[in-house]
Amino acid sequence: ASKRLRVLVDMDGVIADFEGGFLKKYRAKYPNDPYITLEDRRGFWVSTQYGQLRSDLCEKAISIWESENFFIELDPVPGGVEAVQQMSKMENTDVFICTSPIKHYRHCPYEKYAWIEKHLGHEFLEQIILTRDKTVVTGDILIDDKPDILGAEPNPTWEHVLFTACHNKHLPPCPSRRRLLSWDDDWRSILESKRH
Ligand code: BVP
Repeated sequence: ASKRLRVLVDMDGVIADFEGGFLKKYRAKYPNDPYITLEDRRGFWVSTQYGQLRSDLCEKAISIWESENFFIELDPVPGGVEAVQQMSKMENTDVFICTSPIKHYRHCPYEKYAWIEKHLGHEFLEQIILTRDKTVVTGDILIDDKPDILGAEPNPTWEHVLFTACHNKHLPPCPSRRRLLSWDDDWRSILESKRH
């Protein structure tokens, strides 16, 4: 059993297009307010950068992802659903979707389940891990676009592979951390490297 590879795949920014969905709905709801193009995004927290642009925009940004239908209507990230399907069909491989819900829990956790059912199928509901602390989840690899994944466990079992997103693509290269540039990149080699 211990020879099986366990892959944890983040949802927002990795298989579901949080940034694109946010910008589209923000511009529709607040057409007369300034916005940040995906090209100009820096830092993981959208709300922080919008708050720096103008202080009232922090809460306007938050209102977007706290709204009903925000998470369920996110488009898939190109190639992400296919990659997850392919890796879950590989021998000796267990894939889990590991995602942090927002604390405004009215819609988000429900819609995350609904999104997985819609795009990956009912059976994939078995593979969902909702947690605000990914460091206490064990696995071999965590594919995630958040640069700093911290929590109660100082030495997580997984290797964090940084998935490139608009907000992290300008970070200086870190030799000790592997990256996936997109789902067209060679995720199979990264998985294979962990089996040895
Ligand atoms: O539920 C997502 C969106 C939310 O944080 C969660 C990130 O989950 P992982 O990708 O780490 O699994 N979120 C919240 C804010 C601001 C809150 Br105030 C934000 O700016 N960006 C963001 O993704």
